[in-house]
Amino acid sequence: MLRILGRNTSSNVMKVLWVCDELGIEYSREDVGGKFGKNDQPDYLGMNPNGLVPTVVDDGFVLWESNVIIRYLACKYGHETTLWPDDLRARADADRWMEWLSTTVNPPMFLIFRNLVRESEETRNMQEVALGTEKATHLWKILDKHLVNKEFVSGSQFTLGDVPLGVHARRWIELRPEQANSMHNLLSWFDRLKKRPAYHHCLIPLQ
Ligand SMILES: N[C@@H](CCC(=O)N[C@@H](CS)C(=O)NCC(=O)O)C(=O)O
Repeated sequence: MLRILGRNTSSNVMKVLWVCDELGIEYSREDVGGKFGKNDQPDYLGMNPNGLVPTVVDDGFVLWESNVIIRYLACKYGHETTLWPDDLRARADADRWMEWLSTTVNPPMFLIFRNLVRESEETRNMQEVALGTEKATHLWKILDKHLVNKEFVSGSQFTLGDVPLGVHARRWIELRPEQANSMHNLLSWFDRLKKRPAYHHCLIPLQ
């Protein structure tokens, strides 16, 4: 059975749980990281020298980097699904949105999330929240415009491109509703994601 190491409050762990649920993969999950610790221990560092979560073990094969993990799972178990298209261009299109989220959207979203959810009122830095909000507004507007007349980020089919963006769009809509509420295409797309049972199984309340 697939072994997932990582707390389910982590956005990067949520991506993996969501994809496992979409694909009906049986797994066990162990709480590692955050308040649970263990990711600084030699046995964990032996598997993932970054000391970050998630790490997965698939029949003895150890893998880290959440985007790589979900591509691996979709390639191995998702042939009958639309998650990772066989067509090279369709696959690259989905992949682009995964990379855009990690390299471009994640940094400003992290400023918002860390300060509003993880910090206390005393330690919260609202200047960072304002900076993150300004940058993220510009980026989510790009996605909102892209989603005109599209059901999912790559067109009519749900792919891996929707998963990391979906995890972070939830944070955007819940934490910055004033900015998100005018992004109608983004909200309609997000409503479609919320109809998927896997979304509800894996995206626990923000904490
Ligand atoms: N690029 C890595 C980033 C992993 C990462 O930053 N994980 C965070 C949680 S989202 C982490 O391990 N933080 C330390 C902790 O949870 O103790 C991936 O996508 O897997």
